[in-house]
Amino acid sequence: MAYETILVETHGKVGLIRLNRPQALNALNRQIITELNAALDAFEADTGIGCIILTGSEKAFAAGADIKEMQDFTYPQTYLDDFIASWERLSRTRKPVIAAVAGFALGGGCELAMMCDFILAADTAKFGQPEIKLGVMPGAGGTQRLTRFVGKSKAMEMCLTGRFMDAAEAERAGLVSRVIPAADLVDEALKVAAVIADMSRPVAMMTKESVNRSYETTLTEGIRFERRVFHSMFALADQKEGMSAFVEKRKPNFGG
Ligand code: CO8
Repeated sequence: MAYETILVETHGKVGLIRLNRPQALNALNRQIITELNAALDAFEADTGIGCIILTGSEKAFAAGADIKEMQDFTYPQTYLDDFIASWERLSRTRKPVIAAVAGFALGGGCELAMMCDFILAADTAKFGQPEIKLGVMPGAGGTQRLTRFVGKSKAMEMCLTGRFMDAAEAERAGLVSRVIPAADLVDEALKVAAVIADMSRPVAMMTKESVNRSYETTLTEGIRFERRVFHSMFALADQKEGMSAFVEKRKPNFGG
């Protein structure tokens, strides 16, 4: 598929998707989401890919849903089309996905970053849920995911005032895993993704599934789920390879 609003690259076992609507600070319209979903489908189906990176430009990861496209939407249309439902494709990706965020990650852009498995932030990153200033509220998980990341008080303040959070505050609050100088962001994300892509493919996917389960269930059920999945790993050739490699003092070569 030829894309017009995203750029797609493959770096070894890593798939890189770059949001690319520079004239609109990567504002998220129907086309960009359709193309993002198609690129995710392609990387999921590609057995050579072990990890995916989602990034934007130096100025903007994404400045939110496209306000110019949305302004004339009506209630029946948004309801009947189930507007935003297709955005959730990213959160259902089974392979690990890293968000590499520089510049603005606002509204739907912040929500898209939070659908990834973790966020690496450039020191220029700015996160926010400013929808309230437009007379609406977050609609792609912002009130739910941001609250789980940073706690009720900070999430409530951000959603009610539209205040932006800089990279240092986002790291302190637990929204991002690390802050990186902007010039190094994509290189560092590629290095981290390559480390993940070199691990056992099924183990990385099961680990992701198990961490995500912690958001959806009780501690007792989550621990039971983790233990059952852990047991299943002893059926994998990669478990034999990983442990043999340790004992034999060599680098493991996971087949997936
Ligand atoms: N939608 C459409 N166009 C946008 C958007 C946007 N969200 N953000 C920026 N643009 C456009 C501007 O209109 C401008 O275009 P033009 O040159 O044609 O006027 C161009 O991008 C550059 O923007 P600015 O000139 O404003 O650049 P600045 O550096 O002065 O300001 C800001 C940057 C602060 C990011 C500013 O552009 C801004 O405030 N943008 C809007 C941020 C926002 O409110 N985001 C939330 C949108 S609502 C939302 O995301 C709802 C989510 C609900 C779920 C989503 C599922 C679809």
